[in-house]
Amino acid sequence: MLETDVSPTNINPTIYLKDYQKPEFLIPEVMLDFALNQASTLVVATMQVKRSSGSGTPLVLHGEKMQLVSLAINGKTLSDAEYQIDAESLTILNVPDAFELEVQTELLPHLNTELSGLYQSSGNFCTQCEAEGFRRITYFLDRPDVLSVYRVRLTADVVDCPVLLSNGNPVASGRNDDNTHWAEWFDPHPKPSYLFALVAGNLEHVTDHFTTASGNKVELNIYAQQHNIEKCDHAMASLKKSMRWDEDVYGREYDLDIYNIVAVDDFNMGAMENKGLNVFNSKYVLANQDTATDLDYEGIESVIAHEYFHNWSGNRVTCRDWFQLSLKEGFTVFRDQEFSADMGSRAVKRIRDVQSLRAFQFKEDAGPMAHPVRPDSYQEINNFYTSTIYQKGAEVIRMMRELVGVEGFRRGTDLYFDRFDGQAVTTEDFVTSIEQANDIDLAQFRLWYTQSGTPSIRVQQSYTDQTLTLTIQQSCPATPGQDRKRPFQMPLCIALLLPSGEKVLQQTLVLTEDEQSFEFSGLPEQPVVSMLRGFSAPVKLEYNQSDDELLTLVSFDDDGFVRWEAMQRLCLKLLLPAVENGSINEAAYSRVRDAFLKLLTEPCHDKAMLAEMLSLPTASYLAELSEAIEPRQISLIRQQCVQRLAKDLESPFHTVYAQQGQNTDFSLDAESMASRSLKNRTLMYLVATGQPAYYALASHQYHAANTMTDRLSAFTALVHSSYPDRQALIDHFYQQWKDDPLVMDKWFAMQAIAPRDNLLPDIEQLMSNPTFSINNPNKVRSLIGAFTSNLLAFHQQDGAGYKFLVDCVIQLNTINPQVAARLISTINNWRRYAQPYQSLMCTQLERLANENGLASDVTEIVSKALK
Ligand code: 0A1
Ligand code: ZN
Repeated sequence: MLETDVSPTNINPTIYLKDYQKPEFLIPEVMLDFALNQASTLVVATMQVKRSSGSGTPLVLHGEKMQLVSLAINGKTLSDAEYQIDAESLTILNVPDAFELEVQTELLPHLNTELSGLYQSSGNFCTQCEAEGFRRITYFLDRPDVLSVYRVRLTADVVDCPVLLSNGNPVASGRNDDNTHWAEWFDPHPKPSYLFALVAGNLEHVTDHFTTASGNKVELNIYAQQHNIEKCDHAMASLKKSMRWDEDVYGREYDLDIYNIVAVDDFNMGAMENKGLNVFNSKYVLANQDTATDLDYEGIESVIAHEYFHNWSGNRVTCRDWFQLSLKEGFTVFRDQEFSADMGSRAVKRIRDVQSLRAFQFKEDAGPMAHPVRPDSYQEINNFYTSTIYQKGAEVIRMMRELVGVEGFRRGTDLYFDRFDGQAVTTEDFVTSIEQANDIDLAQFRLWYTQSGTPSIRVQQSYTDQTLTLTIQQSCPATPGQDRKRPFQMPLCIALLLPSGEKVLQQTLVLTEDEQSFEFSGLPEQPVVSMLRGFSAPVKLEYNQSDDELLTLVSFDDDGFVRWEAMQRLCLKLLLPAVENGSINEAAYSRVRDAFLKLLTEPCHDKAMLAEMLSLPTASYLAELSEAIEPRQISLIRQQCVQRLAKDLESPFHTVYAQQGQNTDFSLDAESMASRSLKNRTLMYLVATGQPAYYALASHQYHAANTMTDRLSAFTALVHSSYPDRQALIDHFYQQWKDDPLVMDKWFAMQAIAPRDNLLPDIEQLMSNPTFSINNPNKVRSLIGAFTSNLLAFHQQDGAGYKFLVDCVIQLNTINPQVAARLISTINNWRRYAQPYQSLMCTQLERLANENGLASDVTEIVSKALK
């Protein structure tokens, strides 16, 4: 039986890093026997348990939301008096120092809407155990520092579940007399329970192989539902590239005979790195040119790589406790970012990663959930799979590489992998490895792991006697529980350019103080400073460079990030005052328009970069930079600027659009993708002119498109415009694609982010569309989640958007608390908004806080937001 919540509102006790204690018992071996059944599943877990410290203390196992059937030690069934059980644990009072424990449990996977533990997706069985889902399968020491060797036996109906998968290598299989069959899997690598997985169901697969540098042939399989099986090729190609890259760049090889990936439609996150059996949100596996955009293809390549790279950074070397989550996540994100940079355009990849960091991590770091990369406390671990752990964690690794150099970094990671292989370790162990392999002192650098908040760097420059002086101050705002900050050590990559564009110096400055000055002499002309090259540290830069200096960088800098950033800063000089004053400064506008014109008419060497350069700062970045956020004003001003640029530069936009051609053959090579990107950026502007001729052009592109990239771009441009046939277009798209859930996700999202007022009734209506399901996390994210990012429509001045959000969260609280908690987090920075938004959000958060039966996930977010 599934237990229901015991208290009206669940408040988890806060867990502190300082209270960490080694486990008193270890479980070196476990055998799991699953009798999988639609109605109820029986699990027999046989564990070898050994005391590792203490004496005479009881054995306390984690366990929740399942029914205990029986318990035996060394073959003898325990009586009720010999153990205690509550909603979260099982305590066996007297245990020997070494023994075999057999636990039988009964699970109801078909009722599991939380998608944690054993659940069903499209009728197939699958598991999600990170972070604490294994305790919903059996009673266990469900903590990452308890590593076990697993043998797993699965039995299921031969028709319903022809495929039976678990971790490691397959060892045996057979038929029973009763229409069931079985398979046994053995994983020789000791692993924590969060890496356990099983999949059982009716699935097809594609297969391939990879030969490792040592000559081992590995079988590669990707499983999906039969109707999706022809969409797995890109994922397979990405997997093989990832395997080669990890050998070439980190010297890491795969270590089992088989690598299985399974695509499921119902998944809380992107994917999961279970040893030898990755389970993926189908969004990050399935693609063909009709259904997936170029961005989707890139997303698949990077998530496939991310999960593969975890085999070393996470699985072979794992985390001691969940405070160390960034040990595996920050490092693995850094690894996947560099992989993607090597596979495509390094500059564009860096720009996108910085955009994402600014949109999500900077926001988080400035809100009530701000926490260090290595947090020192949490209530609900599921709430700590954050942008700070992942993205800022990756930036911290990147800075270490900058400080010790590429070769020194490789020496450090070699030492780390060799020294800690098979162990559960800490971020401290990683930093020590980098230090020891390089003879460098990272004492001050470690503050990046313990201090939260986004530092600001203030740069002042003076030029006299052929000498440029840069005075740099750093500061970091107070964050919850951390009033005062010490200065960080950080690499600041810079270059000096002459006004002619010639680079005269390139250097990495290392900041360590609150204020430091750097002098550069022998400069006959005042140079232009290319600052924070490659975004070498995750900081906010306050540096007043003149329009001319910015334009020099736009034209000449050989660092793609700085070139793009200079253009963004030029645009910010227009947009930020306009948002504040409600009107556009003509001189500032002309500067931006002229810069756009120059970009559009100059010979273009890099179309992908040009497409990025031609985009105004995102609305979310404008919000991030605002003192008191005026969401509607941001949206309206940004739209006005887009429309003016579109009208003033209609002809050059059209020329560039036409140069890209319409029906080039579908190809995923960099050149074709860059051309599509530029074409669709210019199309967006053309449609924004509001001219019927461009509506016709976009409509033609929509109908003639041979890729989803072109089709969706045209669709979006029209749906976000005043196109008179908007609704017919929306209906047409629906009729074409209603049977493809991943395409429907796009259809929902593009409508939900349309910059128009009075959208809420449409959103409510879309929720009753037959292809929408509130039980499916992708649908929730693409409709409700996307709507919350709509600065115009979500932030209605009567608060209806916020009320709608809280209604959805209340509904989701019982269905899937993890998803509910993520959704409500979007307004936990309510204090940063101007009135009336701030008060209206607060009212709705208070309404939510007063609900009975809130899950601990939601409670933590709401209570911290209102504190
Ligand atoms: N470790 C996975 C992400 C993940 C985390 C938690 C999950 O359930 C709560 C599921 C997946 C990764 O980094 O890819
Ligand atoms: Zn990960």
